[in-house]
Amino acid sequence: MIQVFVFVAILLGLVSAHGGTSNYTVDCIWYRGYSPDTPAANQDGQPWLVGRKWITIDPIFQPDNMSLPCNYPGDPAPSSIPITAGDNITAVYYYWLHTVGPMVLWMTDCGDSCSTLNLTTANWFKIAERGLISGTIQTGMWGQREFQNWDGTPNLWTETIPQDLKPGEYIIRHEIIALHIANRPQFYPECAHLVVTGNGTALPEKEYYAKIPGVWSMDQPEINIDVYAANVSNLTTYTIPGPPVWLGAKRSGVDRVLDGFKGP
Ligand SMILES: [Cu+2]
Repeated sequence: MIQVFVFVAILLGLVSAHGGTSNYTVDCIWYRGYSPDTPAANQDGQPWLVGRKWITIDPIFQPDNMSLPCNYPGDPAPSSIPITAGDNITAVYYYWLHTVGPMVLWMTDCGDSCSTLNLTTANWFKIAERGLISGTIQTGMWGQREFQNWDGTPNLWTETIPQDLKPGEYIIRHEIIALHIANRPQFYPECAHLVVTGNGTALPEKEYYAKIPGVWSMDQPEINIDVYAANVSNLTTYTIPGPPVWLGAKRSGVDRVLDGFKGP
């Protein structure tokens, strides 16, 4: 009986062991985001806070949830991370236990101010994504599995800001989608404010934009998925829905030429 109890407790522990990113690094400088594990009074409105507010490590289950852009309640960040286009930004996750499903890194141009931007009508674009790298959907090497550390050190998700992105204020949005429960996708988004500098002049074209919510749907077989189903579990490809990743005007152009894109 005790063994059964311990086993169930471990299962429950894993099931409730969700998470997210609460810190960022750029060029070895730490920036503090919001942490649901820290009392609100110690971080709300603090001048150092670069992350938008989120209060629980639990996932969002509905692709049409109005808090999907920057989690709940998503209050604007008082501060922002300065970064030069072309530089790397790393999101720090102190733990991450899920293994199946895509990771997508988004940005949106805030225009005048990230504090007043309407998140649900904004134009979001992908700057990176990690899906199924090798093996099968059920047991293969997903980016999400590769991202995990099991030695107690934080999990680090590093990507590059497109080099020719025009300077300005942006929100960066790290999203992990966990698909380990059949037909019940879990969304884990967190946002931070950026001030991008550099010599770039580019913004994505319309084909790269998506609305959040809107980009994911229970009508998509890649989102409303049972990874244990016989006709799914052994598949070796997985297409992340949504627009293509924007790597900057130059690199996206090169990629499209390589893909046989003939131009407008
Ligand atoms: Cu979880």
